[in-house]
Amino acid sequence: MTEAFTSEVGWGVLHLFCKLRADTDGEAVIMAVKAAAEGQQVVPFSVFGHKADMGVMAVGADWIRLRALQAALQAARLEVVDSYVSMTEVSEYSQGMPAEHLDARLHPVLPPTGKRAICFYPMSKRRGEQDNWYALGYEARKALMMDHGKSGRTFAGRIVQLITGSTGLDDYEWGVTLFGVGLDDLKDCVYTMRFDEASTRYAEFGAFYAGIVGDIEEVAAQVGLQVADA
Ligand code: 76R
Repeated sequence: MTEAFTSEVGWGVLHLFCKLRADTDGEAVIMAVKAAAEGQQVVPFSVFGHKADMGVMAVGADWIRLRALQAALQAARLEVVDSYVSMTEVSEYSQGMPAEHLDARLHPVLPPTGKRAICFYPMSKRRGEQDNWYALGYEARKALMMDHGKSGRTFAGRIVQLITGSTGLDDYEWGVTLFGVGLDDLKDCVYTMRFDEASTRYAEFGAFYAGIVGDIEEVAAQVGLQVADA
């Protein structure tokens, strides 16, 4: 066994977006996800549209195990067509919030029950000539994020959001993973937040993925993974 590779604060988060190939071994995919789900959290989901067939969001303390999941899916001949590397974190604007709230950000329990719709997209805060988030003082940024939190809380019960930090780890600064009761909840939430000044003026987004969360057998059936009859 390779020695674990952990971070002092926060868990690793690996989103893998995969396409099926003609020779993908469905059973090996299922086994890879089940093996990874021992001791870390793995959320499989089917993906709509041409960008990918299925996705896996894996969250855990040991980066070696996250990487091993990627290797096992590739060994099962799934093609990883996109990915995102980030970490759980407590926002610098959340300091002073109750300890349980902060711990839920660092150590989330996934997937949230009753929320089968998922979307993922990466985002950064703009560093333009006019609107540069990083040139604002802390108090100004905090006020904008408090407004953002207020509009976000109107989606309590419909949306669970997980914002994971990726500055220096991937192309954008955060990964945004939203779980919703339905896809309409995700759409409403993201649309509403476009009007938060923090997003209107300062947000930049990457590619969006949307799908349905399920256990790996359900997802395998939805995306048409070939599993030999038992
Ligand atoms: O931790 C907290 O819940 C406190 C309030 C809060 C913070 C600090 C909060 C609440 N967010 C915070 C930080 Mn958020 N969030 C996004 C997006 O699509 C867009 O326009 C932006 C993508 C959505 C949809 C969303 C939803 N949030 C952040 C940060 C980090 C900023 C930093 O640290 O600099 C980003 C990038 C970001 C982006 N946010 C909420 C939501 C929702 C629904 C809430 C309320 C959640 C709840 O109370 O459970």
